[in-house]
Amino acid sequence: MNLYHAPMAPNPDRVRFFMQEKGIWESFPKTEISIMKMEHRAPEYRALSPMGHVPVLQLDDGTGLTESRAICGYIEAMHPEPNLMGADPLERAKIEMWDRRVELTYFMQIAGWFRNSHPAMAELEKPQNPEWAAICSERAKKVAKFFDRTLGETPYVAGDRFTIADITLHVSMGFGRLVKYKPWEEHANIAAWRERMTARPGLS
Ligand SMILES: N[C@@H](CCC(=O)N[C@@H](CS)C(=O)NCC(=O)O)C(=O)O
Repeated sequence: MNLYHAPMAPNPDRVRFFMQEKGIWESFPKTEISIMKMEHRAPEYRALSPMGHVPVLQLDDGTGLTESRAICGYIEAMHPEPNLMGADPLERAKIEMWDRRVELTYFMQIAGWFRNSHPAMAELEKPQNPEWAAICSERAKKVAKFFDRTLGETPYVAGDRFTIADITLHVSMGFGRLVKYKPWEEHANIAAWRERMTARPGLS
């Protein structure tokens, strides 16, 4: 197996943090891909990842597995402990529900904001649309309020224990640094949760 990843990029970081929490990151075979050098657009890389995305988990038979959550699901099956995706059908469904809420309602807005406003993204996002960036920024701020309320009710995103949904939110909040958005500065529950996240060795 080999993991193709890109340092500092949010989707690869979801998988990195997941593997760090499992204690398997250091020893896992991996190859770095430079997005800025467009290595993810090379034909040989696209043979593994047809959409030219990072990360990819290449299996021993050559199969290229993309989508961070799918990769994490495969790793969870191979390395069940500590459990991060749910121990029974209901818990699995609840954790997936929260993880997808984070990804689809918050992460995607930060991505739209960043990709349509940051000069470093001009080559990757053609055409950049500043109006769309402004809409995404407003939506992200609204969704941050929702997660602040959520984290006022439960200590972790999906309930009373640390799961993949916390990893996805932690990555999304970190991603916001690129558009200088730090919701923990204005939302007390997010701030308290973030302190617990940054204290975890697996999330650095
Ligand atoms: N839904 C995919 C998204 C993967 C993705 O968009 N990765 C970004 C890096 S965070 C990428 O490869 N960007 C390259 C590009 O947009 O050209 C996942 O969950 O892995």
